[in-house]
Amino acid sequence: MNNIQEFSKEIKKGNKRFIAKAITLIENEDKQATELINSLYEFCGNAKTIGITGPPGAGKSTLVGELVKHIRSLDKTCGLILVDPSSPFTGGAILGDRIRMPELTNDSGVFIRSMGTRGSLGGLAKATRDSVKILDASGYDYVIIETVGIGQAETDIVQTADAVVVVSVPGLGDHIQTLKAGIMEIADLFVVNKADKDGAPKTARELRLMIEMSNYAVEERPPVLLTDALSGTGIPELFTKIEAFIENNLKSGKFESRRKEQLLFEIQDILDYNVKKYIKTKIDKDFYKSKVEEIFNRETTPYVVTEELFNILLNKGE
Ligand SMILES: Nc1nc2c(ncn2[C@@H]2O[C@H](COP(=O)(O)OP(=O)(O)O)[C@@H](O)[C@H]2O)c(=O)[nH]1
Ligand SMILES: [Mg+2]
Repeated sequence: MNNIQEFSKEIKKGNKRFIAKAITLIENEDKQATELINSLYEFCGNAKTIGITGPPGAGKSTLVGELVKHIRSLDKTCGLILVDPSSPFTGGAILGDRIRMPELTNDSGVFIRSMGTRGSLGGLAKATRDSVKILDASGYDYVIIETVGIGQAETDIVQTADAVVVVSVPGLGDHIQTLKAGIMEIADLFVVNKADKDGAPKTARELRLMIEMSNYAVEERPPVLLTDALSGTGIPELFTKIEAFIENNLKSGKFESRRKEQLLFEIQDILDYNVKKYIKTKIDKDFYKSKVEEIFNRETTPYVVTEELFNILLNKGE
């Protein structure tokens, strides 16, 4: 559709076909996507966003499915974005194989979409944020972002949420160590899923101990909850805790300051992205290659070359 106004209107009405189209435009880094977001931006900001992360196989998708069902039972609507940075971009096809939630996909109050790796410019966090905006403007009460792993890309993605849930499973001693390194700072709530398995209480205890030893203010220590996503046990309690976390932040002003921090990150991230894109269009690979030869032969240095390149970018060079 050429007319952005018309397009926005359909999005605001919650037309799923157009929501899907908009997200495809975002994934394709189409200029129209930016125009669309600009025109919808004033209607964004109402959805509460929940980020869910954890290692592959922890049961995140199962848990998210249960969470969505619970949200629906409360008569609220929910958009869901599943991000897998390790899988190639497939235009939403991976979802069908990964989770089967027919009762959810046919529900008008639920929208589900998966996203894979973006181009070399690393725009996955940007694409996720923008897709959240589309769902937000469409009027979904909640937007859940599920992402795999604990790398920087995933951290960037999940940090765009109002509340971040980190999912662990019993018997992942090493995983707890990794958690320590990477994700402690970003978790607002911890979940030990597969509580039906041996060792779940032990894992929960270890997590609590780790939290106590970290530098959280006592009143800000993230809760550790047990869930069994297969049976749905613990899901309503999890949702209640998420809500309470968001409510408290709304009251204390932390919700607002957190969103402002995210905006700061976002504008820097977009700028970063645009600069990378600009560099890519201005300097071709062969030029780099010829410079590598010169540097290798000690005819010049990496610093001299980058200075030269920088001058070209600023249109000062020949
Ligand atoms: N026993 C048990 N299995 C679970 C639970 N939650 C998920 N699973 C199973 O764990 C596997 C991975 O689940 P999935 O939701 O795809 O994990 P994800 O990779 O974290 O999204 C699947 O076979 C699920 O059926 C649980 O609470 N208990
Ligand atoms: Mg999953």
